[in-house]
Amino acid sequence: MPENKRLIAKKEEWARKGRGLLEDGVFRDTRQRSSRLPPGQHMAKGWPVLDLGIQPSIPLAEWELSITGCIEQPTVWNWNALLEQPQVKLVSDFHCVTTWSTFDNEWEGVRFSDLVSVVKPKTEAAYVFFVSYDNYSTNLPLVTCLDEGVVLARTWNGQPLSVEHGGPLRMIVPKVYAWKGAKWVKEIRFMERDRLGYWENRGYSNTADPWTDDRYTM
Ligand SMILES: Nc1nc2c(c(=O)[nH]1)N[C@H]1C(S)=C(S)[C@@H](COP(=O)(O)O)O[C@H]1N2
Ligand SMILES: [Mo]
Repeated sequence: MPENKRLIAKKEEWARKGRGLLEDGVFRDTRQRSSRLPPGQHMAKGWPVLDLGIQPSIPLAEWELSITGCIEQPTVWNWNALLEQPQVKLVSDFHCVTTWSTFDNEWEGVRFSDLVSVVKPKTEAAYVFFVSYDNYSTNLPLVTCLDEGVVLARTWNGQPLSVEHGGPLRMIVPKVYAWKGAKWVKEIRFMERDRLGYWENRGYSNTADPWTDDRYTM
């Protein structure tokens, strides 16, 4: 039998037997988790820095975070108020759209869902818009922000977050590409409707799923 016919026959046999399906016949997208590295990503050497050319340095005594928009309790936290919130430590991987990833980052700070319990979004609130001290912005659906790994991080691996990496406080959203995590976050605005941020307005995907290579709007 010619080679290609042999292969076609094999594939027909595999299709009959459901090769690749799990024993229970349930389809699972195992492709997504066969590697810890999402498609097209490589392990970074160290932790690269990405910004718009400005690294705002905000003294803790002057630092404020405003939580605004479609919420019952508009809130402004200074540094002490932030420290009075419940603090958590969470470990996650970090994936930049420029193809580098880092593993096992330990973040300490305030879980986004704990912030939500304080400010109480109205039922219409469905999106969140982030504005930073360097005027960067980014946006996320509120449901994405409620994932348990989402944190307003003030430390990285036990050290205060450095200015170049977004200190004193930045957003970490492990399930999406890292541009959706605002460094030097200044305002968190809850909204009824979505509004695109800095990179989302410049061709980056609004869903930003590293596991489906969802980098740009085509
Ligand atoms: N405020 C602000 N946040 C930002 C950015 C920025 O330029 N300004 N860059 C984003 C991008 S593109 C990435 S990949 C990550 C990089 O974080 P790092 O510099 O700590 O690696 O921050 C994101 N958050
Ligand atoms: Mo990025």
